[in-house]
Amino acid sequence: MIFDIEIIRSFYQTLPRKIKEIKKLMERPLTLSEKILFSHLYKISPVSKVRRGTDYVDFKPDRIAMQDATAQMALLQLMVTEKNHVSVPATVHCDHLITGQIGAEADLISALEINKEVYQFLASVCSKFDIGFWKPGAGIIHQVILENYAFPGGLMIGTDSHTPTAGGLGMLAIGVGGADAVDVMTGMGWELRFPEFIGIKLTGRLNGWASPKDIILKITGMLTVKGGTGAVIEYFGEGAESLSCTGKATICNMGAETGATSSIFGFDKSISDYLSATGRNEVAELASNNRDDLTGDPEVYANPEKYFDQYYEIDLSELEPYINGPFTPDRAIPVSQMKEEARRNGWPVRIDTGLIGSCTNSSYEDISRAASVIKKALSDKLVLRSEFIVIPGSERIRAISESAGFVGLFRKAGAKVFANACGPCIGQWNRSNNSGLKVNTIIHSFNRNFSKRADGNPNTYAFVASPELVTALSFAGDLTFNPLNDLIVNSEGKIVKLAEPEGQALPIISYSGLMADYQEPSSDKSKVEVRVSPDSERLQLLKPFREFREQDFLNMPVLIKAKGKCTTDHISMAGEWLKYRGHLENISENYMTGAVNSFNDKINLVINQLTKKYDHVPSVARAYKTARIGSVVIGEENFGEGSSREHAAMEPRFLNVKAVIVKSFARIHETNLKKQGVLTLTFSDMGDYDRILENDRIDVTGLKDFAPGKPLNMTLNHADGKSETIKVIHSCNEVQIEWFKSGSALNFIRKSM
Ligand code: MIC
Ligand code: SF4
Repeated sequence: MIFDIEIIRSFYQTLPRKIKEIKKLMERPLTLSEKILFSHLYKISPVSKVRRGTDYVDFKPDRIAMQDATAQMALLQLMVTEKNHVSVPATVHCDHLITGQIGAEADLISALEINKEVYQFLASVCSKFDIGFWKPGAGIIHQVILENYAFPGGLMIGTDSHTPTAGGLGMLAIGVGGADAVDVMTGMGWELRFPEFIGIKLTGRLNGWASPKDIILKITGMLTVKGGTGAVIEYFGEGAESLSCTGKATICNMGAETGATSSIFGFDKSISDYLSATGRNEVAELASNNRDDLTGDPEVYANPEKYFDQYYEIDLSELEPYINGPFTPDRAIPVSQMKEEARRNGWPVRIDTGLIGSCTNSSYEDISRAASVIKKALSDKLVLRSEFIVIPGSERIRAISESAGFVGLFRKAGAKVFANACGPCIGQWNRSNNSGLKVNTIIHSFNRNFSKRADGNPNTYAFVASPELVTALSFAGDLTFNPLNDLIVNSEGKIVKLAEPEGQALPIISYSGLMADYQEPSSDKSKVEVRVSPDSERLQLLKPFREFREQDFLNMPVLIKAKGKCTTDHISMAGEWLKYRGHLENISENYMTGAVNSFNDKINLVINQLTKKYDHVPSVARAYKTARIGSVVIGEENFGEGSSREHAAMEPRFLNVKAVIVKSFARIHETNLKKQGVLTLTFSDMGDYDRILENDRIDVTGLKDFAPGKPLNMTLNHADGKSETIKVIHSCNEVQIEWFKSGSALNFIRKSM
């Protein structure tokens, strides 16, 4: 069965006409990203006038994907709109709430028990609103989308920052907050600031230990965690065509770590082969018939500097494997330099655990290459020196890997195989070999390695690499091992060199188990009951936020002035807090508990201006809320990088934080704050960050004439009686100002319905 094949057929039927019209209007060759965006406009608008990086445009995505940790809030918001079915095909995937500990089967059984209430809620809302529901154990959202739903030339949004994974299959896929998904589910347009375009030409061919993961590890190093902000990265060149579709998906997945809006590859043979191997021959054929409309125009690729805002070239033949980390995914270190880097920085080099899989790297190709390293190592009598954990991305991948003998091989080597879910990638990991605050090193093939992310321990040094490199390093048990040159001693005392990995892009074995993990929406909705108990600790119905009042923006204390990196993991930690993703009041107790207070360099310790005592951030925020005082949050650059979780924006709103003022924002987080009615401001002079003092009371003025492009004033009333006024900038357009005035985008939708 091919999901939504009718919709896909009609999409390809109308595509040539649409592209022809766009070309006529634009009068110039187009990138693939432009073709996709312009063919998905919500309203016909003068496309030739759209300014990249400046204008907001409304789009009409073809599909929406949500995962369980973000879907709860998205669906609670959808329920508030009182719609009774979704306007665009959508799915929910249960992947984030399964803790990895013993192994797939046992862990899944406990998750089903622990999360019963949430799974039942999600399943019933899905049934009621016509949303496809993928049960726990089915796989990680992005892998399931790639295997079942993505189609070249399509546009989708997903409530998870790694939604761009589908770009490996030629679909433009963008991560958003739940409120954005609600807009589209209720039939409205989806608003995005029209992106800029980064062109990356790949030449040559990968060889030896180098893998698609190393391409994106290198690029993340080049662009840094904010270099891709507001841009779509488009790949092309013979090197791009030489990669498997799943290898391309790995690159698009981790493009999120550069802050990029999305990443994409054009349709080619490897994409067509993947579609066929996953049972979608008809989609492969339809796409082949529209090939020219599913890649950038040849003139663009021949003259990339002219058409892209930034342009880079990477020669794959020269590419060395990378290890990125610790604590940030953009610290890219070629494997040959790790000895020197680790020594210079005093990093712990013994690897406690190696983990492979996740939504970034669990394709058949990844698993087969890692398995080839294991196979050869075992025959050379090597033993794993680190704990080794495998996390398949989906049941399809697990089942095929099992039939191909890979799972048996992993087990023979002593590896644990966890459930097809996020697990340790998002702190859902009960570690057996580490507890408390012990300094230790892990290496994984995931995408993010922010402090505390995998196991809650700030002293875990997490490094990111390809699955085959993680496997090799787990045999060495040493971060500085370079499999290209170094030798290892085997169990018989002999010196051995690890063989280069070998793998296949696609399995020869076919898969037929699909539907067991999938629930169709109900045909008789009257029988579906959606239950949210008022006593629940995990779910809470939402109450609308209050409308804007000018006087609330005067005399506001600084709740926290965050120092340095402040990702969504610092703002609203995952791990054990994932259980409160459907309960705004309970999850607000983690607000900013990972951020560093710039006034004392401490985590989760800020002054309460009412009592003059230090306390935890959520307690101080609650004290202000109870006293009916609004507060402000100050931050530095790329504030809110990382996840799409809108809890990071709903929590401050719930706790009465009126404005977040920073040096710069990450895209999804800024939109999430705007949607919830929080004022998002940036300093017009970055140096003004230093003017803000611990006991300041802040006024934001000019809100009566709040208008696009017009700066606002911020007066800092210092404790010594002096005050100073600085200019702050906002990026709100007219509609976003309406959201703000209404108290939230949801209030605005309700008013306009
Ligand atoms: C992540 O990788 O950080 C997550 C967990 O998948 C998040 C979503 C979430 O916080 O629920 C993301 O990437 O958007
Ligand atoms: Fe899950 Fe990790 Fe992928 Fe996020 S990055 S979707 S937590 S596997």
